[in-house]
Amino acid sequence: MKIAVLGGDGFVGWPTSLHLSARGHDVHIVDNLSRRWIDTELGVQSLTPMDSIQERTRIWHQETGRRIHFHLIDLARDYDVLKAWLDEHRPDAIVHFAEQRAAPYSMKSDRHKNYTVNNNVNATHNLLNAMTEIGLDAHLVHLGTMGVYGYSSVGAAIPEGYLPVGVETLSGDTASLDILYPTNPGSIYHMTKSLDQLLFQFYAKNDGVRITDLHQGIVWGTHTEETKQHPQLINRFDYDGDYGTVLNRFLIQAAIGYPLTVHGTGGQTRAFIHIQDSVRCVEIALANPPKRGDRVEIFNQMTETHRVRDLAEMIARMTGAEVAYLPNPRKEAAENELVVKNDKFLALGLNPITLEEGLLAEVVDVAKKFDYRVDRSRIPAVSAWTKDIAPTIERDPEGKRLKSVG
Ligand code: NAD
Ligand code: USQ
Repeated sequence: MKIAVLGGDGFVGWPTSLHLSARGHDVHIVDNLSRRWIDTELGVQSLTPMDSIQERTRIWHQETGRRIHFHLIDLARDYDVLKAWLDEHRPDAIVHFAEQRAAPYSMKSDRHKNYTVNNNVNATHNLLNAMTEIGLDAHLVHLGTMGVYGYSSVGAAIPEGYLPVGVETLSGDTASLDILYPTNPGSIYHMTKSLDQLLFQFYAKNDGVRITDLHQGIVWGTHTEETKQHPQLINRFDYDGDYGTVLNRFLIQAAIGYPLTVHGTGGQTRAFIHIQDSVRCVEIALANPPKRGDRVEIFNQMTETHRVRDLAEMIARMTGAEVAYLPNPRKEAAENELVVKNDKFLALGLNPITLEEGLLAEVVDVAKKFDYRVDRSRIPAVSAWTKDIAPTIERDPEGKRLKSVG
């Protein structure tokens, strides 16, 4: 297949592009490199040294003989360029990763809120609009998030997108219907993913666009089979307080002797998936497109759930790291249960990688190898969800004396 990977220079997009190329697909990365600019804005860099996208694709060609093409396009702002590109290339499938994906970045200031909404909602809408306008019947696979469901403990498993409900009719009968599981986003970023869902519902219904929305959990790990093939194919690894995600942060913190930064009591339960499974799930979704006229296909793309403090304690036992219980910069439930259905991917052959010491240790080893690149002052998460939370967050530039509230 000819596959456009939108956002293919990012943490999940790059290994996905390699994985699909290795399986014989003709891969075209479309990216505006905004993630690299955000590193510059924040004054941080990936733990792992990443080459330019052009250099990465050159190395891939050198190592495998396969070409991955790169196109510099801003989905949110270059509508006409995007439409013309899609019309010229007419991909069979499109994988859409191209959004601002950090919840803390989206909550940093009013400007960051605007940027995240404008970027994400316009990117998704421009894409759907352009596909419809040029009559492109490509299968669109979008990376959504588990966070659209929210984290209230309802005592029932979260279904894969749709919730069957019974509604009492005027005649007193019960009508059954499937509704989108009610969204309850916890950040501006997660809210944009909830808005994406409505755009998908509309374009599937009105224009017959074939769409798969993958509600993904927190991705951890760094290497995949393909990124390991050459040092210059290495994946990016975010550790800073805005873009670093919890498990990868704990692993790098353990590697450099920084206390593990648990927010609040660490009672938050979240869904997780290893990067190798993430790319495999995208491959499975691409192989199982919905038919034209079908409703949006929704998968829960996660393999296990864990409580934040359990992860911290497990890594502390494994590495001898200290655990610091810190004031929580986010407005979120202090404790929640989370049970998620993921039967669809299992039925289609996903054999989940779960947390095991070998893979956790692999990340610690990567972090130790590149520890000279870590700026400890960028580790604390200082982006506060509301103004009244901000003053309680203490920032220690050396990262040595973190205030404990546990
Ligand atoms: P990332 O920030 O590393 O990559 C996103 C890529 O999209 C970047 O290369 C960026 O430059 C590009 N991009 C952003 N806006 C763009 C635009 N307007 N035009 C063109 N390119 C644009 O993020 P990631 O971690 O690889 O996540 C990829 C997707 O998966 C995101 O949509 C995210 O919401 C979703 N997701 C990620 C995780 C995770 O833990 N990383 C978990 C669940 C879902
Ligand atoms: N947390 C800590 N300590 C830290 C970092 C985070 O305790 O140092 C806590 C947070 O307060 C939160 C939980 O860990 O309760 C998860 O935070 P996170 O930053 O790992 O994940 P999140 O903000 O939810 O976002 C990430 C990705 C996002 C994706 C989402 C999937 O950045 O793109 O959509 O995971 S999910 O969480 O399933 O919605």
